[in-house]
Amino acid sequence: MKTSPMEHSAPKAYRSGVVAVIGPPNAGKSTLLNRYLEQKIAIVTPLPQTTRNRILGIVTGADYQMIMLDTPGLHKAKEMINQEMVRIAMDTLGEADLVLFLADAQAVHALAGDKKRLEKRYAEFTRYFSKIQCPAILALNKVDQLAKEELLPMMDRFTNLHPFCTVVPISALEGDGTDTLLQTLVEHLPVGPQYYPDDIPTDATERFIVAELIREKIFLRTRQEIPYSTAVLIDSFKENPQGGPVVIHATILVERGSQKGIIIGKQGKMLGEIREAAIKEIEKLLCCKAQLKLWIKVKKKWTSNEQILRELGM
Ligand SMILES: Nc1nc2c(ncn2[C@@H]2O[C@H](COP(=O)(O)OP(=O)(O)OP(=O)(O)O)[C@@H](O)[C@H]2O)c(=O)[nH]1
Ligand SMILES: [Mg+2]
Repeated sequence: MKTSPMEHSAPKAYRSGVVAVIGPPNAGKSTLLNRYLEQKIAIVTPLPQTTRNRILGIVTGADYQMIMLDTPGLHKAKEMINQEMVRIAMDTLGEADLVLFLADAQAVHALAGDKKRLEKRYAEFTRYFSKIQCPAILALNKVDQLAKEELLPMMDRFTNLHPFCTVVPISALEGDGTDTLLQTLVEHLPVGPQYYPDDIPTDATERFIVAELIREKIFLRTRQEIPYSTAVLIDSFKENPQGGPVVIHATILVERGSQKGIIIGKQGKMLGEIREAAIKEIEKLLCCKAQLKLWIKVKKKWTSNEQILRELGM
C-alpha cells in the first residue's frame, strides 16, 4: 500500500531525564545553567568553589524536558565542607541519565607550557571520568578565550581519555555553541514523560536563592579566605499580603572576629554595599520590593560543623 509523506514522518518522541553537570571549580557550570534557564538561579563569581549545593534547573522545550543538576566543582578536598561539596557533586552521578562534564578549556590551555602540570591535570580528569557509569558528553568551555587551533588537540586528547558520546566547544558566557550543546544533550536523553510543569525553572526555594545571592555579593567583595569562611542563613522571610515589601532577616556566619570586622567595614560601608547589591537582585528575583536586615555571627570552625552544614542544605 502506498503511504503519503505525512504518514512516513512519525512524531518526534518526547525526551526527558536528568543531566548531571560536573567538572572542576570555576569551569562555568552555573553560568551554563543560568543561560539555559534564561534567569539567574545559580550564583556565579570569578572565584573557584562558589557553588556548594546541588542546584536543580528545569529546561523545558516543545519536545523535551532536561532536568539539569548544577554541582559544586570537583577538587581535592581537605576540610569537611569541601569533602561534602565533592560528595554532593559525585552523588549526582547516581541519579543521572546523562553526564555533562564541563571543563575550562582556557585553564587547560594555560598549562600547555608546563608538561608536568598539564599531565597531572589530565590525570585528575581521568580519575573523575572513571566514576562515570552512564553516557557522557564533554563541553569545553570559555572558547571565547582560545584560538580554534589550540582547541583541536585538546579535543583529541580528551576523547582519548574517556569514551564521550561527543565533545562540544562552547562559551557559556557568550552563548557560542550552547544551542548545539542543548540539542546534543536532548538527543542523548531517554524517551520519557514531562516531569514538571512548563513554567517551573527550579525546585530551589526562594529562601535558598536569596541566601545564595547574599553570599555571592560577599564573594565578589572580599578576598583571601573570607569568602570560604562565610555562609548565609535566612532567619525569617515575611511576605506582605498587602503588597508591601518582603522583609528578610539573614545571618552571615564567619569563623573569626577579625572577619566580622572586615565584612562590616569602616563605618559599616562594606556591609552596606553587600546589602544594597543583594537587595537589587532579590527584588528582581521576587518581582517586588524587599527589605533586608543582615546580622553577622562568629561561629568558630562552622566549616567542620556537621549540624551547620546540614542547615545549609549540604
Ligand atoms: N570568558 C569566559 N568566562 C566564563 C565563561 N563561562 C563562565 N565564565 C566565567 O567563569 C567564572 C566561573 O563561572 P561559574 O559559572 O561560577 O563556574 P562554576 O563552574 O559554576 O564554578 P564553581 O561553582 O566554583 O564550581 C565566572 O567569572 C564566569 O563569568 C565563558 O564561556 N567564557
Ligand atoms: Mg557554580
